[in-house]
Amino acid sequence: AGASPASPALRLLLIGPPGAGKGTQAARLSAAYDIPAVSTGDIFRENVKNGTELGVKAKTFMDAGQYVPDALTNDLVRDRLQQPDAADGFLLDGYPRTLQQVEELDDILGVSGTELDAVIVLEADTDEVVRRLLKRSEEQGRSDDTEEVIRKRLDVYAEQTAPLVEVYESRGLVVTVDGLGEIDEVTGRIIAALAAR
Ligand code: B4P
Repeated sequence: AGASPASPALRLLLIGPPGAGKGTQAARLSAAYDIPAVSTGDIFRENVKNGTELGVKAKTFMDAGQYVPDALTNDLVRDRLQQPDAADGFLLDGYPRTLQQVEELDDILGVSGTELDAVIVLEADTDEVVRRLLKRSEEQGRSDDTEEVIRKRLDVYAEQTAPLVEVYESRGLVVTVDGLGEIDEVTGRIIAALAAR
């Protein structure tokens, strides 16, 4: 044990439309605050790559731009948050995405007696996110980054995930950050907004 007291555990959520920069910012915030970033999208992609049973099931939904069913997603997050490294804070990237997942997360955190510190809502307009994701599709060829699937993902976000912002607003947790501009600039904005809470 070190001589100085550990910094308080930070428990953060990162919400935003596809292409807003969630994965990009999650990696930076994880380093800045020394907390694990847990991305359900990354976990699903890893499972797809390894051909696991979960991956085989998830791929059908992801390739269609739809959400993987809550039943598959919730168990995965519950298990991940029970790992020792999540005891001193975490950043959840891309979870929860449905109202049912909000309830599930409440239950997961309730069991361990912990609470969220803030919900970062990363904003970016449709033109910009489509532009970014099409660029990524050229660079990385992710199977859900075709124009048709991107449009579908944006619709699903508006329908199923945007309503979560109000839920967390009513709890006084939302920190809204403009996701446009240089990546470093956006990281700086998030850190400043969290410090100003
Ligand atoms: P995710 O992996 O979360 O995919 P995403 O929403 O597209 O965000 P991502 O993090 O990849 O992109 P980012 O904005 O960082 O989910 C993929 C799929 O998994 C979902 O559609 C769903 O099927 C499934 N899934 C995941 N979680 C689920 C859940 N909880 N429930 C059910 N299903 C779930 O970045 C996009 C691009 O923009 C990158 O190329 C990046 O380099 C670029 N970029 C970032 N910041 C930029 C900036 N400031 N300027 C210019 N470009 C920037």
